[in-house]
Amino acid sequence: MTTITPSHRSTRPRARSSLTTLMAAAVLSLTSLSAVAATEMPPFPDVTGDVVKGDGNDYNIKFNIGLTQSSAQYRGLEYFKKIVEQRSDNHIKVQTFHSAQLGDDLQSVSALQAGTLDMTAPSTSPMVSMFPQFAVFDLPFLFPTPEIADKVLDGDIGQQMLKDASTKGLVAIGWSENGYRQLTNSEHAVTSPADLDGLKVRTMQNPIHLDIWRTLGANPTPMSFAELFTALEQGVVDGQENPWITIESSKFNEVQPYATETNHVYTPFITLVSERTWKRLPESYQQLLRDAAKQMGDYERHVSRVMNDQIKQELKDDGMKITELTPEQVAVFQKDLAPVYDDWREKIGGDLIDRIRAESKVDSK
Ligand code: KDG
Repeated sequence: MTTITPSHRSTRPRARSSLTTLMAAAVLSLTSLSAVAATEMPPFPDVTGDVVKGDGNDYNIKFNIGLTQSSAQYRGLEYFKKIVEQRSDNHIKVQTFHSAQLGDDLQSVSALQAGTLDMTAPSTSPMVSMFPQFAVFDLPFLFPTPEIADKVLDGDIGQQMLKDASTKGLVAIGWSENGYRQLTNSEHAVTSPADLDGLKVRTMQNPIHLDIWRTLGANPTPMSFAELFTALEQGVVDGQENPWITIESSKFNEVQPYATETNHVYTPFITLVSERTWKRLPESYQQLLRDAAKQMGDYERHVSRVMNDQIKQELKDDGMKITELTPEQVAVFQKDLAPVYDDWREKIGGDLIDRIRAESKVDSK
């Protein structure tokens, strides 16, 4: 199977060549361990299902993501590895990589297309130039609840999107959860768009996210996730927005004293396989990867949701000043961002937006 030389790029700040750096690195690793220790990950579900008969060959799959080792996403990869290795009777070995060790989102997607990497699971946001329909997930306040997100992604709309994204050298086999995004910054508390005036906010490389923060009065800068911690630490940007679990697992709270619980966008992760890898696998193993991706997604969503509130409390206890918006304050953000739907309706497709919003109606009863 594919062999590639890990680039071992990390999202940690560039190590300085001094004793203090080594000590800082030691403290960081201890802190990250304590962070992982403090927030217990839910146990893996038992691996169910029979051993799958293959073609007698052995396969090695390299699966790379951008989030860190203590993220819910990486926990999901460890479960995926457990399922695939156990149900292939170890004829398929899965090597998992985190912190963009083998490249960031866009580099990993390119590596899948080239056949130099086997799997990755990026957010849909940086992929909208390849798949414009993914931009629907970047519309502000699209999904009122996580359960509605699941209903759309696991239903006809989400399954058709996986089929439509199985092209350009990629095979899309599942969804998992990045989650609801929260704003953090280094300057001051944010309770309304007026507080965002001129704030330099890093966004994913996605035109709707840029539009959102410009509309709110901030000064947005697109940037890969792998560069974000250093940019925050060096003050290149004042703020960023990510789910609570990413804020803690990537240690953004160490350089971002303020947070506002905006829940402004729900981002999914999409599980992708290189088409070159896929075509080498017997159909029985292709189905095994599909089944494992679904089980990984279900488990990872559970981990993400169980840990979300726990981690928000841990961040508060660690001294992060978290502003929890009132419904009236949220309504101001929603009102200010309503024009984004009109701006992007034609590009995304009004039918898709209308279908998702119809699915997203919260039962009044
Ligand atoms: O690989 C990590 C990214 O897919 C994910 O963190 C995207 O939320 C994201 C961000 O802010 O870049």
